[in-house]
Amino acid sequence: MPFPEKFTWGVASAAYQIEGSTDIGGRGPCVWDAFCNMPEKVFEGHNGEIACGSYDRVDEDVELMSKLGVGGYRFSISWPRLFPNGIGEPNEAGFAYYDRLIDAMLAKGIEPWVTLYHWDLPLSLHEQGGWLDSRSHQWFEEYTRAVVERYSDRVTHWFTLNEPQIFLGLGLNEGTHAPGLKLSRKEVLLATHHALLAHGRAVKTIREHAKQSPMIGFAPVGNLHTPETDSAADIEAARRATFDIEEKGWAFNYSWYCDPVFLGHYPEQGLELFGDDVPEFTAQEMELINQPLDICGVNIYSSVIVRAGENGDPERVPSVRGHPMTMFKWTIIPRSLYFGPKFLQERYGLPIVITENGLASMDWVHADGQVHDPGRIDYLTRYLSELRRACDDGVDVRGYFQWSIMDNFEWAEGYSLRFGLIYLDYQTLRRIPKDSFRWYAEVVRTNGEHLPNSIAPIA
Ligand code: PNW
Repeated sequence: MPFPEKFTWGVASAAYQIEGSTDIGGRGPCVWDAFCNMPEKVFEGHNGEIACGSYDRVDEDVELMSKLGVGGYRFSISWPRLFPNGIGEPNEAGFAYYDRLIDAMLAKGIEPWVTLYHWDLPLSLHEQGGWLDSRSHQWFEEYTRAVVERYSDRVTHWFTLNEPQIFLGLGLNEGTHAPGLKLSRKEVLLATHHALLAHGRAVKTIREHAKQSPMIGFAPVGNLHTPETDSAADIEAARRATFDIEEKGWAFNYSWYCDPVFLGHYPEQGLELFGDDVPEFTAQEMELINQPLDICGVNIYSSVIVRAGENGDPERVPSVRGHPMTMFKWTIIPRSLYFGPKFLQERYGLPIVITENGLASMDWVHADGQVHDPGRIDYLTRYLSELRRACDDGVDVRGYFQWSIMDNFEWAEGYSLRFGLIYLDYQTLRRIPKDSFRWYAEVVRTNGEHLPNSIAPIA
């Protein structure tokens, strides 16, 4: 069985993870440049200075995507490349870079899917308060407006924020991502409110200024839960747990971010849990956050398994010993791509696009000079089969973006984890398509028709 007609097959990346040239072409510093300079924060002190060198390799990279046959490329725009200080003076060389990229993609029939913010906050804005400052949503609106004025003659697919759960939770609360702060829950919830306002203002700005009718979405991640069995009770337990906010790891959830964005209010359960830590907000602010959207993006990698315990309450099911994991130690749960889209569509009522899915696997150049990554092929086979099952069961899924087109700077893990369909030799910046690249090209070419219908249990 193929995927739906007009399904978009794509690959994804983010500016700081691939571009390099952080000091070149007039780019200003971002919070990740500064974070990488702090001792012990990033694996072996790695940083994004060179990364994959994509800033200098537009034609080569687009040619590879064209060989892959994808219809879409989700990339992010580097705010500090366009505005070295975040606001004020624009940097024409930065704008010209994305012109080159977008034009090269369009010439090969690849649609740009632009993420406005994938974590590279301009350092000078951070120094002025960053997301904690109530001007931050104004700054983001100004940046968005410049992006839309420049590129919306060619770009129609837009995402505002990538994973606020991570840049706010890990960046401002746990301190393991840039800018490396350990703020109180109250402060982080204030910053979160500002980030949600920034999302709303960006959506409004795109609608007001886009030169072509836009398709706009949000790209969250969250604490996905999947049921142990297909019993109605287990599925209900997984659904409830998916939208619950837990006391520990409270920032990693869907509902605190997605309910305001898609439904116009903070979730009751979160309001109760957070109590006095919830920032003051007005009805107008909630209206601004709740702009109409066209699509619900979501990044899905793994999930927690639950069953219905007493009274139907979700009860965590420990993984069997030896359950397969990726190199990131994320458990491999293919059903995440069935239940994730299903639960999100039920709650938010929008078509779904998988904005990221993939794995870090153990890849190197083998003795024959090739990069064989059977684990990635198997992972994607399993996950995509579940996504197709979701489509067959009536979930409206519009596209799938594999993370990632190439190995890249994996944030606090530096270059130690490889997520790509293309292997990067970081010394020479040579790109070597892995086996999974050729395999994924077949998936794209056949619209998933050649995925097997029968799949052996994974453990
Ligand atoms: C995403 N989790 O981050 C990001 O959008 C990418 O930039 C990143 O390279 C990719 O996933 C792989 O890590 C995530 O804890 C961070 O479940 C954390 C989680 C998921 C995704």
